[in-house]
Amino acid sequence: MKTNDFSSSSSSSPSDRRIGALLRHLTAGTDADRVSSVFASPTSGGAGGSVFAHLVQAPEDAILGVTIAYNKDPSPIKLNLGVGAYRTEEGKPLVLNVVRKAEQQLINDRSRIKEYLPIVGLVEFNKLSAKLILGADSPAIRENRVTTVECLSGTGSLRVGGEFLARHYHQKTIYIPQPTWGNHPKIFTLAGLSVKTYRYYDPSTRGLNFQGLLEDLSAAPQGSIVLLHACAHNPTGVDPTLEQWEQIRKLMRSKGLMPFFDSAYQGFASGSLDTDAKPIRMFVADGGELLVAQSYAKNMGLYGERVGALSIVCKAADVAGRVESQLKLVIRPMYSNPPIHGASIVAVILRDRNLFNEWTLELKAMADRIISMRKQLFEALRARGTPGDWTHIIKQIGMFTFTGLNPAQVSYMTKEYHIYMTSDGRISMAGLSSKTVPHLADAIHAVVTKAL
Ligand code: PLA
Repeated sequence: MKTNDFSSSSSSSPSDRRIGALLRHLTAGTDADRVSSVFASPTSGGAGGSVFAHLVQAPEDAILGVTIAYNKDPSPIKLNLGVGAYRTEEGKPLVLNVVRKAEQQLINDRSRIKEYLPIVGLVEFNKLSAKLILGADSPAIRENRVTTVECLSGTGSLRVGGEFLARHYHQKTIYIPQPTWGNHPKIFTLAGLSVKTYRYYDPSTRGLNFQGLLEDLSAAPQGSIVLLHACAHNPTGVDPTLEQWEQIRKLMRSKGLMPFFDSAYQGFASGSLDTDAKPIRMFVADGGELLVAQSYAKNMGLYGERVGALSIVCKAADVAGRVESQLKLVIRPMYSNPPIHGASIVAVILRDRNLFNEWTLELKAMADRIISMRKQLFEALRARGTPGDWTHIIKQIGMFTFTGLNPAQVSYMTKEYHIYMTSDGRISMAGLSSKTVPHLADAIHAVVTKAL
């Protein structure tokens, strides 16, 4: 390698950028000792010493680590509002009825086998996933301009899409909203892209900083990639209106900016699959190109099955075919081919009108329960006379409320009330129930009146 500068200048190769990113990742936030320990020769571990003895203990993940801390807490009143995972009114994880039915069908079908899937995954699942997100009547599907590959849930779809762009797209910079899901910068950096942010959230209004967003996207170099949350923005719960989406679309198309939609919550924002997909469909309707990463973790409750899809909408069918051939080259050395079970469940549900309808009802019930939790929490704070404006709890959309609580307040609530949440003050409304609302409201009331 020529230099030690692994910065993501467009002249460096994707592998250079990956190595550079990895080094930055390994050394980020560490002291000089730790930095040197990364490079220290570990081979002389001494008699019986481990060659890994030099490793420093890595911190837990900012989101998944919350569950680890929660699990260790013996308190009977503990409450996990960290990870975005749906819970019932009884506080239990939920397997949807349609999922149980689909699994039963799969088990009863003795003709099913366990051979490897193709590199692109289950073909029927891919077709149905594209239809679900782009709409059954999508011109792009009709004209065969969409290529869809099954990936390992939303995360895997983002990673495969990121690496594809790093290899084949002329611009290597991706703009992500500030703030965004904590895994986004890591996924795209390690995929070989250079990550920058655009303004998104205004803490003073607890709403969208639309002006800042437009200014930052206007200033982005021609052709840059822009990560957009399709709906139910994580962590803020703040989405643009359809009119604002239209302005974003116009601006992005006029500058040739490449949209990369992350659709992790289709159906969870409004309760309607079609409504939540509208921003994406607006961008498809103008005939331009885009990427979309879909996850079935939340809307079908298939979290641990790791089911998702990456679709790339192209301008012409022959291009889509070549794109798919290159996606296979990204996937094959990464995990060879995706798992069968989760994608088969999704395919059974999406292909059967009755099961599909039943799914939409269950999905709506989950979305409605979350909305009802917002109302209950808001009312509980009002009843307590908690200082401050809490209307954002009912205004924000999707699984999360971005409370505005600071890290000190969060840690106080964890210590004194056994309420677990991410340190940025995000709470998963899906983890709350009518029974636990008073406890959370008491904790918030106490912490904001304490002036921490
Ligand atoms: N994109 C966004 C915006 C997400 O919030 C999440 C999950 C994903 C993608 C990836 O989901 P998947 O790979 O499981 O399909 N965010 C969760 C979980 C719900 C997590 O952090 O992994 C969260 O609590 O933020």
